[in-house]
Amino acid sequence: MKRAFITGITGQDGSYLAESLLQRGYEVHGLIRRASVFNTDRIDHLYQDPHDQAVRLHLHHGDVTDPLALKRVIEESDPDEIYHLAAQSHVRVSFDQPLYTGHVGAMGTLNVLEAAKEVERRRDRPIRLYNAGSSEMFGASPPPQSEDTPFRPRSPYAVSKVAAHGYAVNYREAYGLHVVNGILFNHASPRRGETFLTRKVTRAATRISLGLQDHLWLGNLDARRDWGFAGDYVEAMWRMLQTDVPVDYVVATGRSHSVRDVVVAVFDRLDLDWEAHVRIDPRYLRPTEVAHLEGDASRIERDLGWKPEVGLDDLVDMMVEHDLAVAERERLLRDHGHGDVPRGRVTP
Ligand code: NAP
Ligand code: G4F
Repeated sequence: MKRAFITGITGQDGSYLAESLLQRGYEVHGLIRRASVFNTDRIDHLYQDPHDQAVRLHLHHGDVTDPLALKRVIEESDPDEIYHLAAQSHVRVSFDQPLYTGHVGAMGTLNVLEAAKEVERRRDRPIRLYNAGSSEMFGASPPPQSEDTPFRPRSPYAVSKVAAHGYAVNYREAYGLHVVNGILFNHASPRRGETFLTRKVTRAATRISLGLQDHLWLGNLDARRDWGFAGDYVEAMWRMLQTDVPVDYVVATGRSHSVRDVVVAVFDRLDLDWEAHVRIDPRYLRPTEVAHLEGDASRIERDLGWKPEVGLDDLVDMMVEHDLAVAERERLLRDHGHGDVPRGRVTP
């Protein structure tokens, strides 16, 4: 049985990845942060009683900024594959917390690489490591962006990802560590964090359609992104680690849409006039925006046969359907006197 270790297992991608690795028969170890409330919503359906002998999902407390604990849990997990997904992954927030974002994104990645190198050296069995890179690294470079496009990062988050990418390449060249960098373009799902654009829109529009709120406050409607489905993208991560020679890949759909296009698509699904409900709030603008990301994923299609299965239309359908059910539950609770979800939670 192969063993995998996932940092960021409680996040959107971590949850889909854990699901697919368990389905493939892996034993899965995940790093989780201690929190004062449960933070495992996205993987609760995968949770197994640790007293059960057949348990294949193990969760370990730790943090990528804590190198000692990190190395210990990687040593104990004894993985064949590490998927390093942990990050402060919100671009707008990275302008508010640049040092923290850099600490987790860049130094955290260095800690993971260093731990993997040391553990591999001691046990004399190779480790394969996936590093979660981002299309944000391309920043101001015009589309289409491929593996050969220069990085011109436009946010503290993107700079931290460029540093992490550089560390990963260096550990591959200097120590022969089997590291691959996935350069993933935006991907979403019903499990997407509610402060990212796609989910923010589907949560708000479905609530508006049920009379639970009136407005949705957004920033720049003109930016263009290449949006895919997270389930497809974790399949790409796994395929990248199955080859004997480590190669970095762009993962994208090859099609971009504006933020406005997404808003229109979601509101249309619900027969709502978006212009009657959407307002602009400058707090959601970024000091430096990335205007247009559209990936050229021909290398991964050619080498690994990976292609996205879900396009933006199906993604929007999937997310609207999910969030309509969430909003219906919220309305039911409200109608039975249990109060409503605080507005700040759904329109952050
Ligand atoms: P996400 O939903 O924000 O999840 C981030 C995960 O990292 C969460 O599990 C979070 O734990 C964990 N984490 C944050 N700081 C940590 C720390 N200091 N130590 C340990 N764990 C920590 O992000 P995602 O969308 O799944 O993305 C996964 C990775 O891919 C990230 O590195 C992101 O930057 C990158 N990426 C994402 C996209 C995209 O469109 N989704 C595209 C390109 C690259 P908590 O649950 O405790 O907060
Ligand atoms: O959903 P977003 O916050 O995603 P962004 O900034 O593109 O970053 C995501 O994708 C990256 C891959 O390219 C990841 F590396 C990163 O971790 C993250 O997952 O914003 C998408 C677009 C931006 O242009 C933003 O300015 O939507 C625009 N936008 C307009 N109004 C908004 C809003 N974004 C957010 N989050 N909230 C708004 O109100």
